Amino acid sequence: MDNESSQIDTINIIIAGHIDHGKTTLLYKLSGKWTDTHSEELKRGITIKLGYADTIIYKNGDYNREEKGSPVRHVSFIDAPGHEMLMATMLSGAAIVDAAILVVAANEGIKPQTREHLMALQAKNIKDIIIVQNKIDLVDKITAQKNYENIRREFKGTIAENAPVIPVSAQQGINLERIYEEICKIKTPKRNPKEAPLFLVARSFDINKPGTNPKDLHGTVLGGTLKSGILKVGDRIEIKPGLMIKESNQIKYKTIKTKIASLHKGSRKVEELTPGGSAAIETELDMTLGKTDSFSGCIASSENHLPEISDKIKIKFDLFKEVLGTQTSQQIQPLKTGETIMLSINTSVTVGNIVKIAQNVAEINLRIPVVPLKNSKLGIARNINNHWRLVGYGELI
Ligand SMILES: Nc1nc2c(ncn2[C@@H]2O[C@H](COP(=O)(O)OP(=O)(O)OP(=O)(O)O)[C@@H](O)[C@H]2O)c(=O)[nH]1
Ligand SMILES: [Mg+2]
Repeated sequence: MDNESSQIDTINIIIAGHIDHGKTTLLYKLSGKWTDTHSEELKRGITIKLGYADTIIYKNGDYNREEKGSPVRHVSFIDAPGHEMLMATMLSGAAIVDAAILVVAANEGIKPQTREHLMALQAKNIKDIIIVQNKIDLVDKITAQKNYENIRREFKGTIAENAPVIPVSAQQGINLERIYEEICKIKTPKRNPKEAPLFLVARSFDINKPGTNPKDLHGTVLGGTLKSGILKVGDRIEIKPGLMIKESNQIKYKTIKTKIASLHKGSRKVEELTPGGSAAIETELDMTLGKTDSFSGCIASSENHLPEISDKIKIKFDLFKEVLGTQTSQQIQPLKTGETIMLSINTSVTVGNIVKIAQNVAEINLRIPVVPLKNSKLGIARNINNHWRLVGYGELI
């Protein structure tokens, strides 16, 4: 990226929606990158892990990514899986974005995960939504119009009530400029570089190729987004809850302290990381520590800034009226003392027991502790017939 494009605003956008409605295909057309790369994803033709791709949108009369005209916006896209069993993954992705594209295939219409993902966006307080009516090449004009009216009717009263609806064929690359245009209309959130740094970790990995000379080995890399503050190469950081360790049959979490070896924003190496966009921190930690996403769900900050981790939290919550992720409609019963629920807080996913409940406030004992940052938005899921279904949302108090 040249100097001119490093000055433009960055926005993080999740691509959400029902399975097979064309999210990964759309991301490929919007960014040029095919993000389904894991062997299981290729074999089954579905997205399993979050996908990441960065694009710069240019404007030359029309919006494009072919470097025609001037750069207007840097977009970090996150591709979410649509499979109903992968709701927790989608929620972690929603934790690191500012806006969303909700894909609805015109030939199938609104399906259970379309609704559930929309509610997940609401739970994570994401208000800027673009609806993509995809696979328009598969339907005739009348069906497309009916599908459009149905989307408008179904989303009335939701956060997507006034969202633009753009007819698209991702496969044939039709109408993508309209999506770029809508993306450029979204106001980027105010980010505060003066606050303490908060880096939400969505994944961690080892970037070394087999057979690398030991002196050239890189440390563990943390992938995610910087919500606030600034991080610089050489800064000392702490990662919480940190590393899971087993001690005499008990599971504990150890805060990890390390130094930043390098910083990356999109595909660009930077000396200083500012908020917004997908980013990666290379640490001085042994590369084996961060393998298999062991740090996903953690928060990194400068040393001694984060609160103590806690396995007891208090939340304020609201429940949705009905269960949205299923084919049949079902009312949501109130939460009960003693009930086990799943919570998605920032990028972490944890399970806990409700120990006390009074109106819309609950106290919960967690199995995996969290960094209890006040006002963190959270999604609440309940196990219904062996699926974790999103039933409500709230925030830490
Ligand atoms: N005809 C047509 N097919 C499309 C279009 N977009 C995607 N597809 C096809 O729909 C199928 C599913 O596409 P994906 O992009 O993998 O769908 P997805 O939403 O990412 O699926 P999950 O990640 O598993 O939820 C593939 O066979 C695509 O080629 C489109 O605009 N028109
Ligand atoms: Mg996909």
